Amino acid sequence: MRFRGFRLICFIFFTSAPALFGTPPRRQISMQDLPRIFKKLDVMIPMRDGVRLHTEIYIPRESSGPLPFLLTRTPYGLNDDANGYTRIFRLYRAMIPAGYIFVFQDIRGRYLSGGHFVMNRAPRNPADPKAIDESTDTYDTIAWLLKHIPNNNGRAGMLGISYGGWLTTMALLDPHPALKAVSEQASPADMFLGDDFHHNGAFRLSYGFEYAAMMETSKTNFHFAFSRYDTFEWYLLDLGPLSNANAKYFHGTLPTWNDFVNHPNYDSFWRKQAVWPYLARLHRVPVPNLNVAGWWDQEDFYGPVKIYETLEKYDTRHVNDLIVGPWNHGGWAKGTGRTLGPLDFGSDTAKFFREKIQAPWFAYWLKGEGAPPFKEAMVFITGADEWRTFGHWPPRRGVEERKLYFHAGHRLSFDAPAARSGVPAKVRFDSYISDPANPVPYRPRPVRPTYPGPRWPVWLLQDQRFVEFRPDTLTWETKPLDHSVTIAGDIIAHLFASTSGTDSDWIVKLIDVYPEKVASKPQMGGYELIIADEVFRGRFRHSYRIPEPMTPNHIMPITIDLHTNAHAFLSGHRIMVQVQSTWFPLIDRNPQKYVPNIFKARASDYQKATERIYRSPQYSSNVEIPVLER
Ligand code: PG9
Repeated sequence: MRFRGFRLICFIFFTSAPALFGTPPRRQISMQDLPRIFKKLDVMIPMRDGVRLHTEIYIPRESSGPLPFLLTRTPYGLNDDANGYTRIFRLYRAMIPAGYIFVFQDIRGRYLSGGHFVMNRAPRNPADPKAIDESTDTYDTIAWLLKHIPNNNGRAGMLGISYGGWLTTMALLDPHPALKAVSEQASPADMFLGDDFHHNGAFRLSYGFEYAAMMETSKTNFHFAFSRYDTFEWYLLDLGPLSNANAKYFHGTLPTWNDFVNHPNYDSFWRKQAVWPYLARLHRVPVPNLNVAGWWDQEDFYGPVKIYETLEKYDTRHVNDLIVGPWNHGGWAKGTGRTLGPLDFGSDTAKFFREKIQAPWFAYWLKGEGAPPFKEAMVFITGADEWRTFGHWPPRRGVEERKLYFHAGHRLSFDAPAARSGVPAKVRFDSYISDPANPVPYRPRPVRPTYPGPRWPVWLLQDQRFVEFRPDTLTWETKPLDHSVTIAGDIIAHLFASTSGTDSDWIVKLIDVYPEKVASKPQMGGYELIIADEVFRGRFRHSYRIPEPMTPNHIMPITIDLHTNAHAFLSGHRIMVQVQSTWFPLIDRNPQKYVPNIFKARASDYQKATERIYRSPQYSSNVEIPVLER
């Protein structure tokens, strides 16, 4: 009976494989099906330094010929089900019918692997023949697989999300010749400038604190036990200044926290760890790479775009592609992707990605089947809710850079501020008092711990009305649009700002404001949806390496990269910009008094500051947006 059942499953999956690129399998493969489809091997693969890495290898019980490997490496454990089959498989179900030897591995020092874990281990010194890094571990794994697993076709692919995406990117630095295709998905590229731990040098407090505790308290994932339900309150009142983290909780035991404390600037520690400079030095795209990002990725949006852009400079073979969809962190890998937070995109965007993009992309490069599913860049234009492909990203043609200027009366407009006789430039501003003792929450309280969710993955889609009338948040908005404004490309905020303190943060959010009445979805009436956002820490305005105090009450230009985007602000909607100086506990509080190292600040260093955002012809704060020609 078992044998007949197995034959039937194989018949459905493997005889229909070529047709799959056009049509999805009739029934989704479930975890229960896996033992019938795959033989599992559990092995410890030796690395060049003798450390052995725990690896699960899944070999199709039937195949019509040699198969490629598809490798995923992770620090989070393989999380086997009752049959002993890894649950990571659920992410890659759409690729099972094509026929791959799937390989899942615990990285060094995590779960069942030997060796020592180092957070985002920096690439090795190539002059040291004994040195190891994640690139050599991948290389050694592929070499072992080719030698020990029969019926392989001599090719390997690799993919992973976030930390797994970063491990995939690292594999590019010294790829095994058999590595023929990779897909880095939400890989961090620079932990000081744009990904999980800092943005523009501002520390991502809740993420940095909780993630360091999760990864470095034990070999398996650990969740810090907060003594309060609302972590906003805990970070503000129990933790207080960052110097308390070691004094009261970690006691110097977490290497990553100690690195935060000892490297508050963009010094050689962060520069050595950031992967994009190494990619830039390759001067080529070593392996075809599908970069994947989500517009509302709450963790690593900067990374995949930076990696794409870096490799793109040398992409003479046209093998470096980018896809960005309406997803949060990893949202393309599970579920249908039809909805996110309050939004409905009108189609199954994640399922589409898995079945029509990712599966055919790997089949093309690893099995020589079909054709690449798109050329260069494919982005989902939110608002219009449609996929579009571009020959370059950001688009080089058909886009006009336009500025949305801040005006009196909280107005935002494409018209620059006009001179007003008798009104000096220096008195045309909007102002607020930023108080580190009463910071602006980044999502409505209570703020539950980052993991396991469920609020964290969707906080970027939170209605921003919850902060709109706070006295420490400024808002400017356009009139209702009389036609749709579609943006495609890079958004930049140009603030002219002053602070009464000697250091300050500015947070800028570009927001789509829904009309008061949305007939199809009344609960979206007036909704304020973040389209782009970023924080900037004033001390780094001239250099991330050498911070400088600010001169109190001196007007300074502050440029903030709000990253790339593709969105249609529909007719009847308004465009809004919000500015504030705290975003807590997502970002640690700037003491607003310059101290050399904020990780060592004392409670007495935190002070209120008066912030001004100018809007005169001379100091015309604005947000620059790339408007797609109609
Ligand atoms: N965002 C996570 C992470 C990646 C790399 C380093 C640190 C954290 C993740 O989801 O894996």
